[in-house]
Amino acid sequence: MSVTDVAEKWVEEAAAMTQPSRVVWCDGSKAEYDALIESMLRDGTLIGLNQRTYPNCYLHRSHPQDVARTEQLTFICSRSQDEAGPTNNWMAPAEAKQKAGAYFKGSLKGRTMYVIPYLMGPAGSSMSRVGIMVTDSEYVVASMHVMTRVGAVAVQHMRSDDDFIAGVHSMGDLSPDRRLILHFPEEKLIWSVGSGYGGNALLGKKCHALRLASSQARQEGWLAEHMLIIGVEDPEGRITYLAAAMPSASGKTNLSMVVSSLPGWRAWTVGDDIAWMHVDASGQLRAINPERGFFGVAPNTSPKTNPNATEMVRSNTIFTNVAMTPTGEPWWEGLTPEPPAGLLDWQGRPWNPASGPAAHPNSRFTVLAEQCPSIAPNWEDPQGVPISGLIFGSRRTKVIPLVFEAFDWSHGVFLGSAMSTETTAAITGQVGVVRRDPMAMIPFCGYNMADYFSHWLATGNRIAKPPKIFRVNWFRKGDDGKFLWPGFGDNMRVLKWMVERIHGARTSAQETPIGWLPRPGDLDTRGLTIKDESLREALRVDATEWLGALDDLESFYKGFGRRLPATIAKTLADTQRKFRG
Ligand code: GTP
Ligand code: SPV
Ligand code: MN
Repeated sequence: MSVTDVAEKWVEEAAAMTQPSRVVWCDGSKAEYDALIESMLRDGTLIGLNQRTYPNCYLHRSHPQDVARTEQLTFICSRSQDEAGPTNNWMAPAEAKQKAGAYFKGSLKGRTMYVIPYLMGPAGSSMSRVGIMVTDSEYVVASMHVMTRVGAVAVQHMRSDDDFIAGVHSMGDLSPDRRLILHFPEEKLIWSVGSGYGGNALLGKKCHALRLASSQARQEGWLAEHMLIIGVEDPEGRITYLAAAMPSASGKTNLSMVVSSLPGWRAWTVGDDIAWMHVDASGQLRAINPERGFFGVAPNTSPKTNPNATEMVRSNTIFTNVAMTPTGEPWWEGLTPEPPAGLLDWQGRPWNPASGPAAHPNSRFTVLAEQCPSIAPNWEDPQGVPISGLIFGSRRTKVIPLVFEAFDWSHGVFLGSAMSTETTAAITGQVGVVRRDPMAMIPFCGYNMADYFSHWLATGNRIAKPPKIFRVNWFRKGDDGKFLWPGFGDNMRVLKWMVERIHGARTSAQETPIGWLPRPGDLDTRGLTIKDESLREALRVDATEWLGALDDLESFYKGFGRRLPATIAKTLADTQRKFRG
């Protein structure tokens, strides 16, 4: 493969720092993937699963301290701290390079450095972008094969000699004390050391496709978002495309391949985690999925909750940190109602239920998107799909109703900026703590989030017919601690309401201070077993609760100072006024 001189020179520099004994350029071929799997089976990095029931499926067990994204060790290293903004960890570029440089120095001595040229986005799309990453981990190379398009196809999409995001990765010693995930937006550069976990180590994903891409997108006039992309087909055969932002482990993969409980309605999957969206020449917002595969949460994936995912991971899948049955099958909490006997837990020990779940709560599957039974036939269309609706969803036990619709684009941007969510096992730290998470981008926005809100507002002005914006919450609970809304396949009932709102007919809603809210009778509940009072509670807007939440939002906004767009501050004040009556 021939690459540009700039790329070759950069790889030489990475090698000079890490001192590998061998440099291998990856071509993305099946032979290369197979050889990596063989090598990992030999050295124990992978364990073969039951090849009869799970053909070409493997299990990887991480270091027990390396099982999720570590946000406290993730930094935006822009020249100025203001550019990173108050919601990002920031480190000065020189200091960052000095610190991480010490961990990288000689870290590949006696080992192989793999060079992975990868393409984010479909071949032939002007929205696709190139990265070149180096790594010492075969697990990372194999995962990048699944999650991105590796090899010559990447190089072919470089628009100039230096048109690539460069990423250096090394496992280091896996100690969190010597782990850093660093982003240098001005240099189009990522340095990641000390972790082999997905979001920390597969640099095409969160580091490139969100943190650096969001910063590029702002300069180039597009959007890089933590969003699934879905086509909703109605009984007339019309497909309406939606993109939905939800925080980590909060329902994107599930919604992207939802099997509808409503007859005649079905979902087509375009992407499950990241959307890159451009306004085309006619003023239409269009989205591509920059990824090639899914790195999905295993726990609670079952034939009941997510039949498509359950089917898609029956072959050609790498599982990470799931449990294993005595017959070599993967298992995680929720897969079957009862755990099978004789499980090995995610660390390979005989499972003792007293010492926690058998599968790690953030255990995952890595699989090609094309294996998804509901994959949209046009999911790799270089033009992307036309987006008619955007959804912001989060995980909130209280306050936030099941669904409501923004009054217009700028109100929708306000609703996105106002999101908060309960933390999950996808990040290291406490689970279930409410934190602010505008647009589900708090861990992923590569620049000052106030400027990001401005960019969203400005983008709306360029769209001929801005998509309607919705807010959802599948996770509201009743006083009994149970979810009020059944979720999963029944979420199609909510999507149906949205699609009908988008096409301007048939369904109604009532105006409230936070937007257009369906009355219980406005949702299609045919065949649904839900108590009237549960549905009413799921849709309830409580003025006192909201005024409290808006106070909290106001103090969050204060952190941005004068950079916060005036429209956002005004919308907050208007909403408070409406609630006060
Ligand atoms: P990342 O890959 O971390 O970005 O996560 P994600 O947003 O794709 O989340 P995912 O769809 O994997 O769901 C995470 C967890 O939420 C799983 O345990 C799901 O079972 C659960 N979940 C998803 N949808 C629903 C729902 O509608 N209701 C309820 N109660 N739980 C859900
Ligand atoms: C997330 O945490 O949002 C994920 C998994 O999608 S990771 O690739 O680790 O970011
Ligand atoms: Mn994610």
